[in-house]
Amino acid sequence: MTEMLRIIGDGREIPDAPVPDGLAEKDLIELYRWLVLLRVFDERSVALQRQGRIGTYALYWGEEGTQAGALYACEDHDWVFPSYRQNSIGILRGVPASTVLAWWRGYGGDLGFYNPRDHRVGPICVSIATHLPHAVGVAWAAKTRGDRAASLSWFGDGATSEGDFHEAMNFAGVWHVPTIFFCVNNQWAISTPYKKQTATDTIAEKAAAYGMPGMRVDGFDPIACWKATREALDRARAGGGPSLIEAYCYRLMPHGTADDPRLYRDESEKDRWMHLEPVGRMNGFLRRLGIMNDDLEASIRDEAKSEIADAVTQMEAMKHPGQEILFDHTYSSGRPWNFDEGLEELRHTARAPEVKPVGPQPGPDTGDVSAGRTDKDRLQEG
Ligand SMILES: Cc1ncc(C[n+]2csc(CCOP(=O)(O)OP(=O)(O)O)c2C)c(N)n1
Ligand SMILES: [Mg+2]
Repeated sequence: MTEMLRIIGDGREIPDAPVPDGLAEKDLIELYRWLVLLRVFDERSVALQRQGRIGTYALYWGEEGTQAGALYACEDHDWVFPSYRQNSIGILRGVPASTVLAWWRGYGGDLGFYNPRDHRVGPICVSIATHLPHAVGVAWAAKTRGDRAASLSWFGDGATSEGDFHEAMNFAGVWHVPTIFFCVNNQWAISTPYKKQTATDTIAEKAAAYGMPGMRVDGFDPIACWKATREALDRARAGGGPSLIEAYCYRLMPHGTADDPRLYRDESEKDRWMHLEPVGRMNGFLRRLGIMNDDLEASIRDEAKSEIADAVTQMEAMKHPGQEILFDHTYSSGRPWNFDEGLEELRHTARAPEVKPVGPQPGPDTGDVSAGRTDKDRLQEG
């Protein structure tokens, strides 16, 4: 089995390894800052969803290291392609957090979400693995132009069962494309466990079939994620082609806010993994190195909280862009005639959906609560 790279110990039996070359003290603090910003965004988003202020939300609590660690290894001109699980990765590249929150609210934002070219961050991809060929294509184009940029795509263990994964891996292998396939193996694809997803012991070993190196890292260790990604990027830029990285971890939370994992897995399994979660673990590592203390920890958290609080205010001040936005940003050269027709039809037919109340429905506001009749009452009345 491919060996698993780990730098940060577990604070119990597994010892720390030395800080890898290329990460100075300021980098370690900055990486921690990124982890905390992602964590605060995620926790705040779950609360907003519970309050009905955004729609469904795919939380990533525990997977921050796979995101921040890998991104920190990239150069600014490298393209990254997130799935829904890395939905807020763009905020580490200058995408306003309010724009990402607005996306979860179902709003396009004032400009119709962000332009991927501005930040070299692909659109948040909900359809499993369809962004992998895009990531390969962008890196192949860069290589063809003689540009230094590489690309990186994040996806899950479940995505490795999709045709797009195999097509993207194969193309990248054949054409030595400078791209990194970063698989977050959290061992669950909604209710499908790893054992039912694939017959290989690891995801990393799949790389051999496409003629590229496969690496396996502790996905709860942000520094191991950084190191593997940096090595893969160095290799890619030197003409060595693509790599597959498997970040092995565990999905500590439900698949999303509409999911209840108690229905399909033993939730006590989480207890074996919880102490490895990356924010606390990185904090412990920095303290053992003597570069983290309570004051610094509090100021980083407060700063992140205030940034996300501002983003919530901005998001809630945005106007609903209207249904007509459906026809924007599809073609760069304006709207074709059939889009004009469709838009006209929408203007004539669309109206706000009628909201039908459910449950007890009081009559005119007389203050007489007994006037309320439930569906059950109505059924009984025939
Ligand atoms: C093409 C496609 N098929 C099915 C789905 C429904 N779906 C949403 S998430 C998911 C599971 C993905 O699991 P995994 O790749 O392990 O990623 P994780 O959610 O664990 O991050 C599925 C099947 C989808 N979004 N797109
Ligand atoms: Mg998964």
